[in-house]
Amino acid sequence: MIKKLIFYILTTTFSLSAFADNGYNLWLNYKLVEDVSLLANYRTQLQSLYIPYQNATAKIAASELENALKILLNERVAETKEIKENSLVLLKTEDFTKYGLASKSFEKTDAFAIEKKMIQNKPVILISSPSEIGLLYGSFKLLQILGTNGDISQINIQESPKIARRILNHWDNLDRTVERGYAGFSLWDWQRLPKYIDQRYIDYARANASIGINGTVLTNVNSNALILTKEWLQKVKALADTFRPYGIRVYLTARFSAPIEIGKLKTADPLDEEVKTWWKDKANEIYNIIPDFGGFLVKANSEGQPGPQNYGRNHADGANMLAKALAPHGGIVMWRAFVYDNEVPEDRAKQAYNEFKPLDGHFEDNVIIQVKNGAIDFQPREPFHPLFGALSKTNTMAEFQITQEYLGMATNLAYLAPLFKECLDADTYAKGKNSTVARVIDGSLFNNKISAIAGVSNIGNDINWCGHPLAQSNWFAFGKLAWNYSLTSEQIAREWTKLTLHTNNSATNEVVDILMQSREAVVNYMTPLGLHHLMGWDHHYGPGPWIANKPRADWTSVYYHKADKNGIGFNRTRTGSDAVDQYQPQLANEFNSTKTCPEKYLLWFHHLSWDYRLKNGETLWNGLVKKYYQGVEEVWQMQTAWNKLNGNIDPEIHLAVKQLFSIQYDDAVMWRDACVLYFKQFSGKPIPAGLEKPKHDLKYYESLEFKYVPGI
Ligand code: BDP
Repeated sequence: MIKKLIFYILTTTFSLSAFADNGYNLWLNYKLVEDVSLLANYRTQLQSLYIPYQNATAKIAASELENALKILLNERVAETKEIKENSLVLLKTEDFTKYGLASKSFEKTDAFAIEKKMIQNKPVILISSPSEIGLLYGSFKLLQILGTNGDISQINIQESPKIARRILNHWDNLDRTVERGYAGFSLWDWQRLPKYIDQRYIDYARANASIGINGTVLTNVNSNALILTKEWLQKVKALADTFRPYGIRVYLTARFSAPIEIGKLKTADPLDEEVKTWWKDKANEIYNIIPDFGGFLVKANSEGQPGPQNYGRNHADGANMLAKALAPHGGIVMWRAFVYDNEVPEDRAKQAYNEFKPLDGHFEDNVIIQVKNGAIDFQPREPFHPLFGALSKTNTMAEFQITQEYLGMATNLAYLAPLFKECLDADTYAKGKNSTVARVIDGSLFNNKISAIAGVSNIGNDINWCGHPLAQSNWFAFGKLAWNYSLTSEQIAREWTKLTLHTNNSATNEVVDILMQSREAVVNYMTPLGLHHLMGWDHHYGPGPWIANKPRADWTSVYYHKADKNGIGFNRTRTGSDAVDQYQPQLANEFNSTKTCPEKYLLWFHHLSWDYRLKNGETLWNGLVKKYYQGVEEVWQMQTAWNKLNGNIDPEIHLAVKQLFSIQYDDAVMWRDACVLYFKQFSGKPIPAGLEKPKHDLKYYESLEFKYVPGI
């Protein structure tokens, strides 16, 4: 018995100390400030806490601050009933005069400021905002500054979110499987809801609030109408109640045929009076249960989902009908532009634009068109979607994919801020220079009434939330960019690394370098020079450039790369599908000519001979092959750099990432060899001298099966 006990104590103590960090705390992973003088400085300035509010959000701010400061400063920073010297004070602007402060105005209600102030002749750090949620955002911001060892002696910052609705899209099914989810099952434990509130929901809300995310679509875009029934809505309400104090609104996906499936109507025709009434009643019912319900996200007439076109109506008819049902309650409709039809004899990349452009100006004010960053589908690299900037009379939002469906899932590292920013920073030229995608979606370019951005979540019930420990940085980056798209990818990477991994300066630099090169490495070993959609059939893991002869041509790879003995690439120029002319003339001309088309998009827009000369003088064949080899080399570099960090990173995280890099390296080699061998059949040219030869023949790669890929 005693032996057993000693064994138990030894093993548990050992495992707790040796494997300290399982990643659960995300970037809220507070740690004592190590720099002694900085610590002393923080302690001097943050001796107590004054928050004169009692509502749930203010209480959360207080407890977040108290709990975090206890760890960061190893000192209790207690709440006081009056303002003391050197305290942290949280005040809403409406109360400024009460405290003798000059009034201050903010553009947005969830904006905040953090500054040194004198209040009642006492020096304090003041966090102010028009709203409690802004105070919570400001509190998290201050904690992030402390967590990254920033200077607060003269602190004076003001932040205001550029985009109003910053939303995660969960592709979670009601059976808890997650479409394209690689981090376990859905967080939403429907069976135990509504009575059982899992601590996970609270931690999810904390994490989101800490980066400004203020909306969540709980359910898959390939939706199930059941979620709109009474019993399920009670479960949704329990989540909405949990998230509300964190400033997060709940949205649901609405299946267009719900009136038939759960309403027993004969039709879902959006112009049918009974259908309209059914949705009005449904909206009333939802808002009775969840008064601040955000609205619906709809995937209609896309990949087999029902929609208004089933009844000969168009997208505006469908979206507006739902919008009118939600409008009295302040709800919105996020109507997806991800539509394409295999029966339509048109380049898939052009179809969404063709469908939606003629409808510009026909949508209700509370409809927003949700457009994926690129015109195909979340590829490692795509030019921005031509619909951005094309809808000058319609609210438009962007949809990014945080989950790595096409970028190696949760086994490959791809830090996505550079991908998100490539799209956000792209100039559409819709109203002359500096008409960036970011300015389209923040509503400033066309003076839109609502603005929003969505990220398809990479979150599941894995202990570390995102599967790959470093993939948490993508959730973080999405939130940070949704709040402020002007941040650089590197700034965000640095902040995330410090907060999450507690690396010293040189290790932080190393991790940031790894993150910063990771997405380009993936592009290089998967789809360099503008290639796209080359992945394995259906599950989308691993290479599959040979995919052909499937029920839908636009789901094959040969449709996209068009490799033959004459060359490779999709001709989207004026001699081809003319997708280029969906962009403004400046860009259309730029993309249309090989002289000006950026090489990163070359084969997206051009079909070129294998002997075509790249800018560096190489032939296209040699250049393409070298890109594939470069991608593998970059993975090797990341892997080597990571391995060297042993001892500077928590051992559990280090080991996990080390193992994942070894999978990624093998994946990269497999991608490279499979694609190079496959294209070689057409080019008829050798792999350039000096490059290692593939270990297997093409048949081998074609025969590989990936039986365990999740998320399908
Ligand atoms: C594709 C996914 C599919 C989604 C679809 C969508 O393969 O699972 O349902 O996009 O966004 O990327 O609707």
